Amino acid sequence: MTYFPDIEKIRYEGPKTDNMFAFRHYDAEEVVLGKKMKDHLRFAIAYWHTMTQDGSDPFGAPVNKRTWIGDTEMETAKNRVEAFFEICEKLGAEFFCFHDVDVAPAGETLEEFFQNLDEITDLIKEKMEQTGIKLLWNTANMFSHPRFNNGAASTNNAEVYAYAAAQVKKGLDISKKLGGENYVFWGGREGYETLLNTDMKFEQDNIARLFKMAIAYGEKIGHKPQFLLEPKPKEPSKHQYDFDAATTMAFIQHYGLEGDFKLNLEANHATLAGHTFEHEIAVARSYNALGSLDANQGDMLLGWDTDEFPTNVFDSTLALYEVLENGGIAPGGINFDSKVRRSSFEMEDLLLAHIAGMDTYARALKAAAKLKEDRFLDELKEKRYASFQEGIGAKIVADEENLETLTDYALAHDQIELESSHIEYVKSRLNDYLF
Ligand code: XLS
Ligand code: CA
Ligand code: CA
Repeated sequence: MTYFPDIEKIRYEGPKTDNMFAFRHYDAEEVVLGKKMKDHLRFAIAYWHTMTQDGSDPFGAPVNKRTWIGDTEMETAKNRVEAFFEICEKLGAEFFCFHDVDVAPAGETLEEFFQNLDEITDLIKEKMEQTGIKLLWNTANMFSHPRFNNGAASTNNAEVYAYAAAQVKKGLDISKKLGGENYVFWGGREGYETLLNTDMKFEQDNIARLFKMAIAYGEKIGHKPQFLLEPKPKEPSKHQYDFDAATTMAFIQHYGLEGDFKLNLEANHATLAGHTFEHEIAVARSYNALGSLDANQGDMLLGWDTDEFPTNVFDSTLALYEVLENGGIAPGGINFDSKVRRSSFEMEDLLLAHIAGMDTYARALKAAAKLKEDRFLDELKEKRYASFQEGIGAKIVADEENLETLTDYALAHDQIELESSHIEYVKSRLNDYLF
């Protein structure tokens, strides 16, 4: 059975090819800075955007043509597994990510949901064994169903809390079964609408409580994926607790979760929080907490989470530069948390969109590697902070000075000359690495 009978495995054909179904920049085996491109990038395909999006929006009916819809929900779920692994294989993506509800029908009861999950994840396991494709991370969707109206771990309703805990337990059982390398928590409904009826401290204590239960359960079953928290400032909640990387790190540290939790950072969430993607990665890196990345991009003109496939080489280069500075992303990866636009409704668009994203990241990797090899940014920064290399600067960073000694110094050296950053020239040189 094939869902893409006319499309062969996507191969690298170089920038001159006019074959739409070929990579023009991503050559999995090409060695960049001593490592194969595929090992730098560890691409993952997101089950939700790829398999479950129908292309509807608040103003329009579904548009996506999908040939895997069967007569029953379970049949569709099984067809999706087939089609999904065909997509991953055709793209040469070695990892994937999913929410529980993406893969199996919710059924009438929690028990039925769990049975459906068991059946479908058995199938997924078979496919993983056949293809060698690995689970980057899974997660529990604790935001779509109406029961999560007031949050999951941050809910005011203890029964909802128990339900969420059951989903997390199942998620960890599945992670163990499929050898998941990471496990993600994204708290779309963990936030609030108004402080009038919200006890923020109580809610955050409860969220941390659930995370500690997850750590304990992982230890109990002998499966320890890297736990990841995914920040996002808003949407669907008005205010989400894990606002950005810095806020989420404060939460992790406050509740003593540093040893077990790192961050899964998404480009579009960074921009919604008023940051660049590279800023969020740099923050995570400074805490030694860079876990994994969700690759996509927002739209400058729209104020919401558009989850577009990444095609911006400039932004992607600066993000990957941070990854190189981090010494890589493993055991995390680069997950395309991206969806095709409403006007790209054909099956083949799923492949074309991923090819575009993978080629963009390949170009970005090559540019970032060149920046690193040439020490372009290193030299810039060394020069910029040079005053801390000797004299009074060296003594400051050696903690040899205090307010009194520095006052004596300042009184004797109060005619300070600054140097221009020539930042426009720097940006123009940066362009030379991209084009
Ligand atoms: C939504 C989030 C979500 C997480 C996983 O905006 O990006 O898809 O990555 O729950
Ligand atoms: Ca995401
Ligand atoms: Ca998103």
